[in-house]
Amino acid sequence: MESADNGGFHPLDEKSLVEYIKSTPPLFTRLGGQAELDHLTIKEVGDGNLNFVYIVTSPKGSFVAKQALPYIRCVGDSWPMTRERAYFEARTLTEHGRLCPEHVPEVYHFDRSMSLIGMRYLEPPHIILRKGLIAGIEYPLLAQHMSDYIAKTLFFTSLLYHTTSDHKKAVAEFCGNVEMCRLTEQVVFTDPYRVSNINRWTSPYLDQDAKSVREDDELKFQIAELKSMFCERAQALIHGDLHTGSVMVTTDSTQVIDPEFGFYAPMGFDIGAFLGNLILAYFSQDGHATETNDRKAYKEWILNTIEETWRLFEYKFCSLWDLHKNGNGEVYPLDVYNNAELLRTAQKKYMNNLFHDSLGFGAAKMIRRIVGIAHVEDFESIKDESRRASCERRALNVAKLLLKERRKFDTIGQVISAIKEGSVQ
Ligand code: ADP
Ligand code: SR1
Ligand code: MG
Repeated sequence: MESADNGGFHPLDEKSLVEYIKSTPPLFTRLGGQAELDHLTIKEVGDGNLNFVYIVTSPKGSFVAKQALPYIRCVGDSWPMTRERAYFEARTLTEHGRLCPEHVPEVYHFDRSMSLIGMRYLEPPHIILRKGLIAGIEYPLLAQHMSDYIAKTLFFTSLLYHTTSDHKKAVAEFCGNVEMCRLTEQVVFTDPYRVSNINRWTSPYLDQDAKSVREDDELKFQIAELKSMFCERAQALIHGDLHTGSVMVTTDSTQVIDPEFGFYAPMGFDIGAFLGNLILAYFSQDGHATETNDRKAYKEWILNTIEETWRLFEYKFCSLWDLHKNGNGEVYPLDVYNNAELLRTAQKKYMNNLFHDSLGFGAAKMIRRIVGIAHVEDFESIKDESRRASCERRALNVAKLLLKERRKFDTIGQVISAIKEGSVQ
């Protein structure tokens, strides 16, 4: 734990947060001013793995207060973690919000010494996407909205848009988020492939499957390539934890929260996180099927959403590239890529590499959720363990295939076919 001299930091609770709000004008004005301070409702709702989240409402307004304590919430104070993650979350929310305000909650207030962010309360009917997927709810605009968010945030923070000087300045700032990167390096790219006391799986059903992951040499070669790329390639300012628990939705609104792992890294890490978590949702559906709802139509909807998200992303990203080809980006200068066909070919190569990176990272994220730490509710909510394990096994096998053979896939349609095949085995 921290020493008494911690620069004014103290962990808040529902009571002390009231005092904090009273002395913080950007927050109390959101609630309708001083007069409303006697009529507050405050509720802690943090169901994520790391932080504390309070919903604050008055008759005249609302906001969410999110505070980082110096440890990982789901593990406890035996795993210390820098509170500076709140700074990188606020920075990424602000930067991504500037680039894509329709899909990022507005930041009202940030207090670095208290590691506290005040932001827009995404009021009901917004729910966490993962919960909507478990409930079998269709979101007709999800692919449209997420492809928009991913295309804009990645394109506008990459060297396709920035000068190398501006890019390096931004990269240098976000290199400070080193502890969060190291957490990902450990739990995504290393622990599932070795014996580690924080790994977990549905035992005894998946004992052999977990062992096979630890004994698969080809998997180990491939995961090392991806880990190197994750650590070495400052391609764009990524969200860094873009799973379906980091997206809040209604049928017509999509909002991306929780970018505390934000830093400059391979674009495929974000794309893969989102698509990989949709694939996990797909494989969990058989575990949620009942006699009255076999979830078959819903599985099709998930597959369509995966396909549409990639296709729309590719289209929007290349459209932004075309639109800004005369801009400051220094990797494909127009006097070098001096005819339309050449530029088109360069784009094809870029997108092809990005597709393979996304498959690899997506698969790595799937594997860690099945045999590593921090499992997903999609599977955890399947109470019958043998049924859960058979869903998880099918997801794990497809993830291994995608990770090892990712370069053999040319189109998202082929990936969808592989998922379908994996679902009947
Ligand atoms: P963590 O960093 O611990 O993962 P999250 O940012 O994922 O925390 O938030 C945890 C939970 O708090 C979310 O699952 C969601 O239910 C709620 N939450 C977070 N931000 C908001 C918001 N802006 N509006 C409404 N609810 C929110
Ligand atoms: C201790 S691992 C906790 C996980 O939760 C976050 O959402 C990240 O995915 C992290 O890996
Ligand atoms: Mg979260």
